Amino acid sequence: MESVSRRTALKLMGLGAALLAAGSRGFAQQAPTADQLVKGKNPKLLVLSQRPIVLETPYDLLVSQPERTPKEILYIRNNVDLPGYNTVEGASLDGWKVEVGGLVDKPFTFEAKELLELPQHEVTMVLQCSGNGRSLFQPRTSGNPWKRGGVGNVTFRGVRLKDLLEAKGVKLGEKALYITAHASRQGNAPEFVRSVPIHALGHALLALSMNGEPLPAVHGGPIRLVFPGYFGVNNVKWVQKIEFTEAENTTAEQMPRYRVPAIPNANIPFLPQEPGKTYPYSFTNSRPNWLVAINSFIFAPLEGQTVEGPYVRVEGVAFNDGIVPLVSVEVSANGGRTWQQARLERQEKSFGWVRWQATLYLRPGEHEVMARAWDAVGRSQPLDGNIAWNERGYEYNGVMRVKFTVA
Ligand SMILES: Nc1nc2c(c(=O)[nH]1)N[C@H]1C(S)=C(S)[C@@H](COP(=O)(O)O)O[C@H]1N2
Ligand SMILES: [Mo]
Repeated sequence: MESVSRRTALKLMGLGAALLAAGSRGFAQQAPTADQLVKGKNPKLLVLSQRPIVLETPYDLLVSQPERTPKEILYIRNNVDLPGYNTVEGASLDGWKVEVGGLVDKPFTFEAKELLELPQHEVTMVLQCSGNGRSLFQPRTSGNPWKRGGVGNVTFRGVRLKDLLEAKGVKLGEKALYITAHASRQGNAPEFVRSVPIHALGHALLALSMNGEPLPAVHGGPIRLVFPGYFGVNNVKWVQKIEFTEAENTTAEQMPRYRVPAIPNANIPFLPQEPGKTYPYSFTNSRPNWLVAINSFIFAPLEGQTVEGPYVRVEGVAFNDGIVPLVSVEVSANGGRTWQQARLERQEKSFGWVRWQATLYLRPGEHEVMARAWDAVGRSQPLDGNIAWNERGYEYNGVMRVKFTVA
């Protein structure tokens, strides 16, 4: 009896000591901050998941860098972590090899270092998770509850995949309809594989650097296969194998994940997805999250701010898939009854986001401003983003609304 109570007392003392220690570190062990999960990240990033690591950029940090998103604040979305790569520092090219095969006349393997001898290209592009904006869908969908911070505008530099094929004298087979990229993995971690249409070969880049620095390990260093104009998921980090295939890959990240219902037509006899209902995803009745949906974000004013009037500067960014130029961004402060043209920073095709600004005349009091982008083939954003509700909450591009006060 006595020994039991003695043991209990000792245990309680131990527990007390542990609580004290945890208290002094602010319970760091229970809830690691972003910089503790990934070396060099801003500690203010929101930890949506620890395993796999998913970090969201808080909106005020995102808008503080309207040109390019620095590596310290760029969001992270891992489906499969690569242990040892949780840092914004670059990763060594030494010994990194990539296999290229499938429907090509001469399969080959190249060393990461070989890329340094080929012509380098640079592309500034929006990197956006197809789940960005997901928490705006009603009812709630499955998946990480992103607000609007699963996005960034970054500059990748590296070698075009088509230039590498040419340098190796490799020809594609006629049936090569998709580029299927596989990531490196550790142990028996699940595979991460994505397929994109062969059309994407035009701009596909084997990226070695980001924003003028070695590609951060956590963002796919030493080599990431990026597809400008395509949603984040298609940009395979730590690429290890590239295959040219006749069909889409069949692993979970290609099907049923990262897809949205197709628009029903005579050949697709399925009803549209109804909010709150499940959908029988198949290769024919759905399409992958490929090309980025046209979108715009208001960077100023911010929600809840008080600004000086009556002339109020509204600004933000807009982007599409880069296939055609954006032609306008419109702003409304009366619920969409009338719209005013914003000024676009530039009007040529762009994979990166384009900044815009407008000056509104507003009386003192509370206001709500909306913004929507249009592109050269007439694509725009729905006033009610929920029209595209889908059970995994992908590709939200509803018009953004911001409430603020004019003093
Ligand atoms: N190898 C690998 N590549 C990946 C992923 C992954 O889990 N593993 N996640 C994808 C998803 S869903 C997104 S949105 C982007 C996120 O890129 P980032 O983490 O560099 O911001 O990477 C994509 N590429
Ligand atoms: Mo994603």
